[in-house]
Amino acid sequence: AQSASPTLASLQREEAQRKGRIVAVEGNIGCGKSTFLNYFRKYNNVQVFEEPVDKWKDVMGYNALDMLYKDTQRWSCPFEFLVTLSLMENHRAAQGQPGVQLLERSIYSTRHCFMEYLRSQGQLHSLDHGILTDWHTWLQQDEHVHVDLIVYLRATPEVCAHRMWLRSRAEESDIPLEYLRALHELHDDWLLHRKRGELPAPVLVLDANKNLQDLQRDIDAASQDIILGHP
Ligand code: DGT
Repeated sequence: AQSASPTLASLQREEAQRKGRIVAVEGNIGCGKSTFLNYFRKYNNVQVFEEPVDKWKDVMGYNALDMLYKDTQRWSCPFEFLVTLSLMENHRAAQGQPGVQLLERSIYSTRHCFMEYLRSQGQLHSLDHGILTDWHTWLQQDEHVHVDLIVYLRATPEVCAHRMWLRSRAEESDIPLEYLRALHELHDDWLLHRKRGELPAPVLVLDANKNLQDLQRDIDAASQDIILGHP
């Protein structure tokens, strides 16, 4: 008897396994990136690279995240360098691995959302912003920051604020809604309205306002895109 011929999907899966595929998960603070990443841990060909927030709470004995929120003007520049280094470590570790590599954020949102916000508020000096931007331009020429897909978990600032309140990270207790509103606009400008120049990869937008059960249906429907890519 003739063996069944491989389907297009199985061939794509094999190709993705062989070459590796890097997916960056982006979205506002509190939008549900960690929940999304956890959902994919069940797949044995998926590796998750989290943003090391806990590491930022103990940098040589200093809680850099807390210092950032307590005195943003003073600490925004070193904090952006710290985040950039952490995320570069994730980018580099993910490259060249077989299977699917899910990155929590990327150096692209550091640049286009956080650095931009801090500069617009006068909390990052234009010289600091300029030097950081030059670093980012240089880093982006590096083959290690390649991304195949960006998943944008899009939730309203109000929903993000509620989820932040539920998890209540001590350092974030004084974050105003205006900050989440501004970050939301910056993510939209970057990923939806494409105001920040060419995007590093195609964008898949998921409605992250939905409760987990409904979002899971959308994630399941999008899993082929996330894991295999667009045919
Ligand atoms: P999730 O799972 O969607 O709730 O995501 P979070 O809140 O665990 O992760 P994220 O990346 O949105 O933020 C973690 C904390 O670190 C939050 O207080 C914002 C801050 N943060 C992350 N990246 C940057 C950055 O590049 N610059 C600045 N200033 N803050 C950042």
